[in-house]
Amino acid sequence: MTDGAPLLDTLRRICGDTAVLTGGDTAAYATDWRDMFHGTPLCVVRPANTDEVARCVTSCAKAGAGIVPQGGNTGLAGGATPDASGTQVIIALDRMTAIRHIDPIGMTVEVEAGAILQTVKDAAENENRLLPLSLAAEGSARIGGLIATNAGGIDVLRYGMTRALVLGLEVVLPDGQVLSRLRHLRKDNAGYDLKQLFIGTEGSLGIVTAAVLRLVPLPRHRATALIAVPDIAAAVRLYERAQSDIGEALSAFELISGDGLALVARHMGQDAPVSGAEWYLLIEAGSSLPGLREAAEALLETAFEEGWATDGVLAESEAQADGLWQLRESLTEAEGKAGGAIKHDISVPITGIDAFLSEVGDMLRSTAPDARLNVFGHLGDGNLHYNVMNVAKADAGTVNAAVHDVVARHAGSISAEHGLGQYRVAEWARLASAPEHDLTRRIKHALDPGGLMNPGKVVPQDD
Ligand code: FAD
Ligand code: 2HG
Ligand code: ZN
Repeated sequence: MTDGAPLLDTLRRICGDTAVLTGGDTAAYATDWRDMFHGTPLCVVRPANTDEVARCVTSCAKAGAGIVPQGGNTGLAGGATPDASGTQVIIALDRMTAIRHIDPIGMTVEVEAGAILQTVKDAAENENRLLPLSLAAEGSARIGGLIATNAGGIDVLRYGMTRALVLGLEVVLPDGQVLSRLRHLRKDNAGYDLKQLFIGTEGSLGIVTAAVLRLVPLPRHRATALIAVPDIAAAVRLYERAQSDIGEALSAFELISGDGLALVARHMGQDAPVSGAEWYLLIEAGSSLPGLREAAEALLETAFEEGWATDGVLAESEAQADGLWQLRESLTEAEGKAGGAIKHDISVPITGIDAFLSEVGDMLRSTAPDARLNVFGHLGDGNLHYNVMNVAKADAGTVNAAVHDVVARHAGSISAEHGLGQYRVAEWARLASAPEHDLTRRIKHALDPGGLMNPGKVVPQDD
């Protein structure tokens, strides 16, 4: 594509002049949340409905312009940031925010892709239902982006990742066709489950415009505890016991380091009610039935008796529980304020997490002796954010690859929940097997033969 002016005119005709942003007006859309990736788009177009999205996609395809779908722009892999060519079009879903219908009996909600997660959760809660998807960015992340990244968060242990919540989807395909399967069905084995192609594929195969999501009953009781543990082995033993004693009520089992809590205290002014340990767990259980607090107290008692816990608080009120979660949710922002990190979003089998941490720690002590760590995450899912701070920019690639090599030795994943975007695509290409490359390339080419849908993200450009 050489001259972008005719495409700009067409997009303005489709969506209206004020819905097409250019120049300085695109700034907030052209940089990612971490301020790590900076692009220069031809424009940002903000369609009002699915028909406008489809017509924009058709026009971009005709003009040979790359398309970058964008939701809340909170992604941590640079997937929603365009390249620097000045030719790509960001299609932002932020005007398509309707919550179309909540069915408290069928326990479903139908929403447009630009709806903000927190807003949808609040609407479900008004109907005594829960959309079980929780993350620190929920006040900004949008449903389409959450689906496109198959987002995880703190509820995965009990309810699964976003994929497990998607019942139906509406998608604009790279050729402008609209695939509409907004079904409120729990069971649907009629042919290929086509919606899976668009969940977790980070906008590389189509643009999600609406979705039907599964809701669950809103738990009436919750128990939340912050517990100091002597080491990771004890944390894993406590996890095993919590699964046996609290079982299906257990919804979150999060790991936080003492260094992480110190960052939150220093940069966010939030102090934890426990201190002095190397590792902490933030555990939550929820239930419609009473008796949860007694079960949580019994679990804590066992943990102290067995030596798996050295200190801890069980929240006495909703406000105290929220305060404990605030500590956990501030880790990313505190890390940013402290200068940022080389982020790793890894998962390994939970039984091997202790051995993984020892090996990667030994490796770093020789590779990057000045590094400081902010390690936290979803221990119950085997998913850690192994964030390495205080490393020179020039050494970032070496450290990143070295951590991923340890992950590979432990049969883990280099992206548990954040996706590849542009941040991890080269590392995926380095580590993926030949059949994985081959099948990925064939799926991409079958759906997007022009390679215009989020170019360079998820699928390596030369694949
Ligand atoms: P964006 O950032 O706008 O886009 C993300 C990707 O999806 C891009 O590739 C984009 O092209 C594509 N995309 C966006 N909308 C669409 C669409 N409608 N159709 C097709 N493709 C689309 N993630 C977790 O998994 N777990 C966490 O616990 C978590 N915590 C976070 C905490 C903080 C403080 C922050 C800043 C981020 C966190 N994230 C977490 C990452 C991020 O919030 C999620 O990846 C989220 O799903 C992104 O949603 P978004 O609407 O902001 O998407
Ligand atoms: C979380 O679990 C998010 O809070 C963000 O996935 C992780 O900042 C990170 O590395
Ligand atoms: Zn996470």
